Amino acid sequence: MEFCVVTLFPELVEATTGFGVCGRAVQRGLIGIGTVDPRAYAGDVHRTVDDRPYGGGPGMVLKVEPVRAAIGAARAQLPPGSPVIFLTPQGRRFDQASARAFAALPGMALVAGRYEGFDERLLETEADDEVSLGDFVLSGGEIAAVAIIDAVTRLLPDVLGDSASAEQDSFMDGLLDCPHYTRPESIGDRVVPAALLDGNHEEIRRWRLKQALGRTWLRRPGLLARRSLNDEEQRLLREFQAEHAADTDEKHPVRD
Ligand code: 9D3
Repeated sequence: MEFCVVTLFPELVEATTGFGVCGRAVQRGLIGIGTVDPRAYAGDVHRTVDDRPYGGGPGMVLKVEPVRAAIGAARAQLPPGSPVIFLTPQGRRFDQASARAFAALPGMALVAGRYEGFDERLLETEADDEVSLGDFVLSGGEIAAVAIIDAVTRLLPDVLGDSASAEQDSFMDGLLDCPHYTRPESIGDRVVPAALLDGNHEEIRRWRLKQALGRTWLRRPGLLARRSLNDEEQRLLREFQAEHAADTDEKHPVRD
């Protein structure tokens, strides 16, 4: 899969994609990551890419012509059928389902903004999709682009080893992860849960599933609502809820 990031800070992208899973995927030829800098397409001697907003107000707005020309150069480097995705705080929220959809594409252009954002006519004429990472303020789209490249790359065939990819579509899909422990067995009065020490694989599986269900119920109830629970999962969650109510002395649990 080919990624091309349109950015005024290509070094920011290059400095972060050369490591770990993405770095190895590039080295093995499983993905390519290019960048195009709109400044290279600015026509004037000052290499101007931004200008003051019509109507006034703070900050600068990215100009149509240099960004449009850079997107044209990105399209020319990408396989046919590669969409142009703008990263903006107003976009639809990126999630694992979006990552799966992107991973089926031959390539994608990721257009990162700076300053107050893009001239709206760029979005109207060039964007196939507009994506946000969530409701917090970044200084630009580059870190969002790199996050998306990382999430998508992990889903491509042959990128992860066999055991890691088997783990990915495991039975705890759609739940938060269970707690993890390693040596030593006790740190002061904080001890590793007994279920993990016995070496009873069925007991360990049930303990992990129960913790994953319980933590998802406590921290992200919206995730549970989107996932159906089989008989065992319903039973384990009830057990967790009963123990949680006992722990917290709650006669009337806040959630049910
Ligand atoms: C503080 C400036 N804001 C005024 C209300 C608007 C604003 C403009 C540009 C806020 C952030 C940005 C830069 N952000 C991105 O380019 C961005 C982003 C983000 O800030 N949060 C989550 N996802 C993304 S994707 C791109």
